[in-house]
Amino acid sequence: MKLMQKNNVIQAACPHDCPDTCALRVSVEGGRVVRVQGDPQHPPTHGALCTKVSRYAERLYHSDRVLHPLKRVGPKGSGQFEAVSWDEALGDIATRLQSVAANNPQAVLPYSYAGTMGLLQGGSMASRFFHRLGASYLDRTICSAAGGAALAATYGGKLGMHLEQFAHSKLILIWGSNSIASNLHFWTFAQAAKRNGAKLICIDPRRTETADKCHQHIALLPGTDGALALGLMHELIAHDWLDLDYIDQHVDDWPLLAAKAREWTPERTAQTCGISADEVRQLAHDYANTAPAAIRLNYGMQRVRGGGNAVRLVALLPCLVGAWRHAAGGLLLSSSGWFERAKNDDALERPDLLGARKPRTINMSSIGDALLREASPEFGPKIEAVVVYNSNPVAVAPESAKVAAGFAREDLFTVVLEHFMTDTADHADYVLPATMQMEHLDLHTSYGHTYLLINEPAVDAAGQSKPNTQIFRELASRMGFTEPCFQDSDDALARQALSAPYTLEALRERGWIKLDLPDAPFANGGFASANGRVQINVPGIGVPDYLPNYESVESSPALAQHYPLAMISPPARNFLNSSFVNVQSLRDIEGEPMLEIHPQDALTRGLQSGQVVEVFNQRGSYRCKAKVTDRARPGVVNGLSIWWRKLGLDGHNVNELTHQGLTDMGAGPSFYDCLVEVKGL
Ligand SMILES: Nc1nc2c(c(=O)[nH]1)N[C@H]1C(S)=C(S)[C@@H](COP(=O)(O)OP(=O)(O)OC[C@H]3O[C@@H](n4cnc5c(=O)[nH]c(N)nc54)[C@H](O)[C@@H]3O)O[C@H]1N2
Ligand SMILES: Nc1nc2c(c(=O)[nH]1)N[C@H]1C(S)=C(S)[C@@H](COP(=O)(O)OP(=O)(O)OC[C@H]3O[C@@H](n4cnc5c(=O)[nH]c(N)nc54)[C@H](O)[C@@H]3O)O[C@H]1N2
Ligand SMILES: [Mo]
Repeated sequence: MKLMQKNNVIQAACPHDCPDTCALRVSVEGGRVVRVQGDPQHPPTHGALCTKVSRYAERLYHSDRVLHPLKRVGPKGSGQFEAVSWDEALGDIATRLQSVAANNPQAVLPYSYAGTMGLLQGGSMASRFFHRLGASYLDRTICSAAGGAALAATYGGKLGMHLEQFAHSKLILIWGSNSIASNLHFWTFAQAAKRNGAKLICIDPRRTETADKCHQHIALLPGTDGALALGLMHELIAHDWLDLDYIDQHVDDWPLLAAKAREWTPERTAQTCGISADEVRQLAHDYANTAPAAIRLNYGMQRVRGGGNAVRLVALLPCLVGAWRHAAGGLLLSSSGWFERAKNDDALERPDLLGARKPRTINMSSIGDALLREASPEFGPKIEAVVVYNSNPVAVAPESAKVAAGFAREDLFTVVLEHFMTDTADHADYVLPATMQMEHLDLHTSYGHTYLLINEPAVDAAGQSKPNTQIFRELASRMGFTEPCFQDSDDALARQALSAPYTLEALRERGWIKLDLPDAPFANGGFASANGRVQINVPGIGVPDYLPNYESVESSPALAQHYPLAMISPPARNFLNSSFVNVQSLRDIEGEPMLEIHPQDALTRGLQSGQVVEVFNQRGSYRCKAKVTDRARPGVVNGLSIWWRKLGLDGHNVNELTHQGLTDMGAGPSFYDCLVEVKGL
């Protein structure tokens, strides 16, 4: 059904995988989006948008958008396609999926992540479809699994401070987060705090634009955050800076961890973290003697082998000094757990459609290995069909040589729902055109604030594109899935997604609703663990500890001799993972794929800024331009990401070098646990 075409302003939400989840006002003239602005009323957004999203019309009306179903006509991965009708595409896809499923439905794998964070277009009908089919489960670990598992083990859930409260903090540790690039709306609150006299300290191996604007930058080695947290605990104990009353009332098993922390003198901590002992002492002093003290932890520091343990250790700090007593004290890594009270995942995703079947689980972070595995009793059937939506695994998953080889298998049937011909879409048998946020209805939660949002469609779908929900609805019908839930409209899905007292009508009144939560959620304890107390000695995993990176002098000295540089590949400010890389004006700002290297490391290798270099290790290599800068600390190189492979210098990106080793908790990826060497060309 075509929307009424008139000039107006539509209430919307940013769909991207970012903690800010902005409320948008989309101006439409003559049926076209002409302007996208931040909602001035929505407290986290306060009328401001990042460069990427303020230019959303460029993505929406991009001349490369996929507007028709496409069928592969050339070899796998060649990107050669012809336009076909929806009827032909859906008919053929249903036949192929049915024939695979007839043998074993677990040979079918859905692969999706957070291209859109919407409750409807992110899952809903797709989840129902794969439950009904009995496809393999996908363990969606690629971003936050280690940190999520760590918060759950410590606090009982992914719970944290309210975003707005940071404006009232007196000390903010910005830890593993380049807020100005990746969490811009937090930065506004941090700046308000700064104006009120707060001290801002950035803990990050890279001197980011955020580090530039903080009072202090502690450039520790990647993967050593757990050691730093233990070193801080050492000082809290040594100087009697613990809030023993808060610990006594709300924390279990502190003596077990205290015994370990006593071994982490400032000198030992400094040695492990590659910083000075005075930095450790000063940080502990500031943290223990300033109230309210807040930590904005982000996922950058958990993409290493010991990421889960490190998050547990950092998450304990505010419990040890009683920072949670204050609304403006505590920690925020994710607020997503607060939304459990507002939504109903089972109603939306219908796991009951599985009946008694219990499919195996495939980890998305080792998709390369999974696609290359043969059938076996432990693994189950070989993967014969993959349906990708809201994700670009060929560019974003680790060890891309294997991922690309897997997707290049001639015997793999691949369907990709997309807006653009990404590196993954190039490997598809069918590409199905999906609508963008301004063309469909959705509901949004957030992992960086505590507001529910609605996104109303603003304009008609471009070309023949359809919402993900509609594509799976039609595919379900072709597959003969007759359950009434496959008929539910997007409006009906939106109603089912919400739990009382949160309703669609209330959301539609102003576009967003703040969750009903106390300002200082743990002032009097009441954590979400079984006994309401903070957990240190967790059954099955014990007391948290520092775990060195897989690839480090400590764990793999021989490897470190060959590949002495630690490479991290944090987000580029003008991309959102691999989204927006094909928007020319944003790519112009980022320039070309580049690797930041410290002047000392460049000198010993004879490298200069602007020179094309090869970055390599035992898994592969990729080419980019060197940028000699002290934004990189000695011994660490930074490859800002995530470039599309085909838009890079040699058809590869940083993930050619990253590995599929999993984190200690949550089975997440270890993107920033990676040794490399660099040479000039
Ligand atoms: N512009 C933009 N915004 C984004 C994204 C994007 O790609 N671009 N990505 C989004 C996504 S998917 C997510 S998950 C969120 C959060 O995304 P994050 O990836 O957490 O985002 P950043 O805060 O930019 O990056 C993490 C910071 O951690 C640092 N870091 C790397 N290794 C370590 C370490 O071992 N210890 C410490 N202390 N720091 C380390 C990096 O140098 C970087 O500055 O942001 C989202 N927002
Ligand atoms: N080296 C390295 N690798 C990383 C990271 C890193 O820091 N370094 N970060 C990791 C992290 S934190 C994450 S979260 C992952 C992100 O990985 P992904 O979730 O795969 O994110 P994107 O690369 O942005 O790809 C999302 C795709 O979904 C599509 N899309 C968006 N909306 C819709 C829709 O409504 N329908 C359909 N069908 N498609 C849609 C977009 O066009 C885009 O191509 O990457 C990880 N990979
Ligand atoms: Mo992420």
